[in-house]
Amino acid sequence: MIAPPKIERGPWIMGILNVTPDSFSDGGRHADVRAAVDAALRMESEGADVIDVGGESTRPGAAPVPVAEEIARVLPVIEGIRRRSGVTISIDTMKPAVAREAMDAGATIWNDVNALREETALELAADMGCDVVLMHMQGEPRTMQANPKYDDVVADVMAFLRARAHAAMQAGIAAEKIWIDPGIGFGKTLAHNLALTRAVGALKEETGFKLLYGASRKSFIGRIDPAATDARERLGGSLAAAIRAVSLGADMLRVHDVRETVQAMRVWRAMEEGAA
Ligand code: 8Y4
Repeated sequence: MIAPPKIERGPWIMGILNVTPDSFSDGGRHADVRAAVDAALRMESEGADVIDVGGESTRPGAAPVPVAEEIARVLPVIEGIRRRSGVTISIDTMKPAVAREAMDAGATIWNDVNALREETALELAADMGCDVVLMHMQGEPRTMQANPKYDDVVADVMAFLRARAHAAMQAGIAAEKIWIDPGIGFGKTLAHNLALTRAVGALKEETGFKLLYGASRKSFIGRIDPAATDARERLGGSLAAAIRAVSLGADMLRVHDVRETVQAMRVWRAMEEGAA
């Protein structure tokens, strides 16, 4: 089990650490690893409960990353964080081999945008005893934004997450270790993302699992504010989405801007409770 969130009666905060060539590391160069570990420790000091380490870009159009390359990117960073901090580490990967190496190096959450659909993934997660994040994605990263379509996006996503959580429990993963995630931006139009955000409460109530919500800097914010072409211009929209999701019961937020999100959560909570 992971420790309670630092914000009392607020959500867990998961800080995003991308270790891809366009961000920090290109496969373990000393200075790159150092910079990535420093960024993780900074997020922890800003109030992150979890650091989500990812070495595979899931951006539409991104090239697939070979397993050895992905391990070479994330492993030194996880080891570096573990040497300098006890912060909870999650590994963002679809690949069982990467998850195994990450867990051996100290990660305790498997964040899988593919919801453990890869062969051997369920068995491995059960065997590792890690927490698992089961995220909904329609299609695959390369093509998912081409023409997303649903009969009823909330019902479809709910049924998928229920089915994956059931499969996880069948494989021996404890219910308490399961997180569900509607997968904002993964094969979804603006309307789909808005409907799923409004449905956060229903997703939680009707499944009974903890819920992770990730909208930070995503392109739907740029759809609403077309001037925010650069992802770094989307902090205001990210905070608005985070506050809405948490008001509806989201248990964890996956964010780039830890300090600003923690502040927003403190203010939101103070207003909910009438005391800071
Ligand atoms: C700007 C910034 C534009 C970020 C796009 C993005 C989720 C996730 C991602 C999520 C969980 C991303 C790994 C996409 N999103 N894992 N991962 N939930 N559990 N795009 O929503 O951040 S990567």
